Amino acid sequence: MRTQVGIIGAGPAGLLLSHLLYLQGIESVIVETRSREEIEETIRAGVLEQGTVDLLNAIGVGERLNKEGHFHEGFELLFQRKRHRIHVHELTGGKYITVYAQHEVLKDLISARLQTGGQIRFQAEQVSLHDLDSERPKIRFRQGSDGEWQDIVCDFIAGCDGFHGPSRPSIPAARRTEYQKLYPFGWLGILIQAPSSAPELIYARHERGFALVSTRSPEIQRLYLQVDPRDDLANWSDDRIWTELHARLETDDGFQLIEGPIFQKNIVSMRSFVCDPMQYGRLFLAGDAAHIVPPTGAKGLNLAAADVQVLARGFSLYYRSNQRDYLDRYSEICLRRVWKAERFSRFMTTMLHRDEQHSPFDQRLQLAELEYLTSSRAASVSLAENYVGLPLEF
Ligand code: RFL
Ligand code: PHB
Repeated sequence: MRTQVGIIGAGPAGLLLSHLLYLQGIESVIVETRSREEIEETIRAGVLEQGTVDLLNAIGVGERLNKEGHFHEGFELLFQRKRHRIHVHELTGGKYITVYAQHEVLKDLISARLQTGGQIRFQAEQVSLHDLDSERPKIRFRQGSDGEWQDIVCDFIAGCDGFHGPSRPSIPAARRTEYQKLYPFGWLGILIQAPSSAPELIYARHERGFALVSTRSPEIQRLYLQVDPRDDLANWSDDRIWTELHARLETDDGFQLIEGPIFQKNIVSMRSFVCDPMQYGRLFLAGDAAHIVPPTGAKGLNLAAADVQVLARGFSLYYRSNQRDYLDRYSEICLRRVWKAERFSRFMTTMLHRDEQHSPFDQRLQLAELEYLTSSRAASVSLAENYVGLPLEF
């Protein structure tokens, strides 16, 4: 089989890229290990930057998002029993924070791609990359363990296969530098059936640890609790989760957390990670395959969307006007923005989490940071513009 751009991974990065290429008349095939059902059921991100929403609308997949998404004008920081609103809309000249689940975005993208004749090879096994530094790189895989081996010969390969996929390790170790920071924090995430407790997201810093109140729909809420990343879900009964959430979200201003049946629980660990460069030969990495941020800044999916816009532009210039120089600068263009999101995500994470290593001095600094952010307009503008997404520099 032959295609122009072989894409590994049908996550936000891979699906968006395939759609952007389709709109430019560039052919692609996506190879994905999971089934469509599994992809459409995995609970992950919730917050979309204005730029990501604009992109989804521009490529014609924003219809359900506009009906079912939640558009918030701000969010709240809760510390020392008080909530402080960051009025993002006003501070950023009219931008919104959109809450619309990642798996809903994926459903919309998969359906749009299949409707337009896009090829997605779900449940591919033993996917590997070959001849990356040649003119004709290849993706090899089989469908089913006794299926025939298949090769897709491509002009380029886009590695959109997340942090654990085979693309990044296919770059010779000597040709990439990996920057990494691990955190002693994990998030226990729950989905509950209940009306929302607050009209906007609440990020809470508490001596007992971080908590986050988010939403999915008027009937389903998403809540997170900082836990030890090595902790076992079996240690977290529903009662214990509610006790902790109530303690961390207690305020003097009458906020009431509404409880409801918990129907999903999971624990995720967090890291900061960057691979530099994000390209090698004819392989280009995008999204989590190239970089990871801790979820406190709500940036991961949004960074993936930004990468593939740059990449699609590079492919378009290559095929339309035989210009390779933009594609050659792909990594350099993306990494400038990636590092700023890494900075912001780390800043939010260290400001809001309880750290066993922290001295009383560090704890007072956390509070001073929060007080400054919520009392200085200059600081609030900086927080808001980062949260809603820095401009995409092409
Ligand atoms: P994904 O989503 O991991 O997709 C990669 C795809 O590649 C497939 N794959 C393979 N395919 C073929 N062959 C192989 N060998 C393969 N190995 C893997 C996988 O099956 C998968 O389908 O990466 P992508 O596209 O780069 O997208 C990144 C985002 O998913 C991620 O950054 C976000 O979920 C991060 N994130 C958030 N981002 C936001 O922008 N806003 C948020 O509010 C937000 N909240 C979150 C988050 C991530 C979280 N977790 C679970 C880590 C909240 C949480 C709790
Ligand atoms: C979510 O709703 O899943 C969510 C919201 C904000 C974050 C991370 C995740 O920072």
